[in-house]
Amino acid sequence: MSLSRRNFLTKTTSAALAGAALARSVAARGASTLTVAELASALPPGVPNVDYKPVVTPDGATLPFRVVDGVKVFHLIAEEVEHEFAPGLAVRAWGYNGRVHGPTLEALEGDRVRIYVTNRLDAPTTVHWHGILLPSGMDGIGGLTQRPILPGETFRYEFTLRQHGTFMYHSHHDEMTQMALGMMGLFVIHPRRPSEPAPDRDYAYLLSEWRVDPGARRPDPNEMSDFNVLTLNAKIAPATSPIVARTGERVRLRVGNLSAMDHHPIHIHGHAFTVVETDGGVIPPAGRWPEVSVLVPTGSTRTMEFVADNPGDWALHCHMTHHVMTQMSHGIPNLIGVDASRFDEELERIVPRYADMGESAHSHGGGAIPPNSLPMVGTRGPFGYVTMSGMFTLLKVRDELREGVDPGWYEHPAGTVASPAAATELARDGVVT
Ligand SMILES: [Cu+2]
Repeated sequence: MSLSRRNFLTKTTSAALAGAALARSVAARGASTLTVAELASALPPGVPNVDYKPVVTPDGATLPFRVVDGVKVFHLIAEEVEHEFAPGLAVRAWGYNGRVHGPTLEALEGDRVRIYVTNRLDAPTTVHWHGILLPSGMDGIGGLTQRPILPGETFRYEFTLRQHGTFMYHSHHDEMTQMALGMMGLFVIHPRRPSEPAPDRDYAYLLSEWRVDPGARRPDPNEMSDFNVLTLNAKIAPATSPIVARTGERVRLRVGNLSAMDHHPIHIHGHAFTVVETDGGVIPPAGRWPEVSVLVPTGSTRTMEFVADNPGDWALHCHMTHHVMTQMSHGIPNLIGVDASRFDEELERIVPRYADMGESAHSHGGGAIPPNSLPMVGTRGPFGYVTMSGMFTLLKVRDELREGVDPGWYEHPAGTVASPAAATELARDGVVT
């Protein structure tokens, strides 16, 4: 993956490479828009190596850092954030640095990191570094390993990264409430001496779940089981950005789950992947097996790799069918078998919540949905309505790609799209309909 000029400068002005290492890195990354001289002039001298290929957090961000006396210094600010899951559905959530979820922290195995956490909330908080091996007093458990960070205070966490992999961070004080409001993020540590070559594409997702009653502005942290907004990096389809790969490229997919109560079987179409790592470490090659879905239990990460060898638009989603929906209405009568096209208006009069069910309901002139709520299902596709929302996105595999440009819908080769069967075909094959 080539880096944009802006991305690369963001990465490198705060922490950097020098001379030959820089040139090697640029060559390896295929960053063609900056010269070595340009990069070197942008970098302060004597800073630690950042010779890794940055991870991409779709719809998210990576937290910039600066290097002070060889320590990578990060600053997380816990604060209230207006967050939009998708156009039409926004909430007042809690996050970090103006984002829900917080930005991805990224570093290299062996780095010393110093992470300041400023609390701009009205409530005490802490940050726990999930899966990261560190001194007990840096573990971020309110009351157990530290006193909570009070509103207005800034705490310092500092430790050396002794491992590599995909990890997470989240509030570990009043967890049920603060995590339900969005206080979490990813923490990716790259290997210092990789045993396997870096993949061509490296994507990271954090899964979470929310209860947002139609029309409400606050996620409800008291919900125990009936979550109605299921998110990939805090977005729901159709607002989830597709990920892309060129045919033949090796893709890494890191998925962490910090949902309150659910585990998510993440399923990919058109490809099989191998789970290569968990947040417990690298799985030895002899212990790996191929899969097309992997269960990501809450409180864990799974890292998958595969070769994108099958061009097309491929669904990537949680396989729990209720997790590819949004703000579904419960407690409605079972309407299977009812000809909704003829009886919508009557049904909406008798069963008002029927209108919440989706476009099929209100596209026939039925009742309006409440403000700040979304239909139960729905994404526009090239062949009509895609009946998935929530934890759903697309992997677009193409022979040719322009970096940073959505390749649009896949153009299928002639004769490769399922289509109505002709009577002559049916007769030929002895199929009676
Ligand atoms: Cu799920």
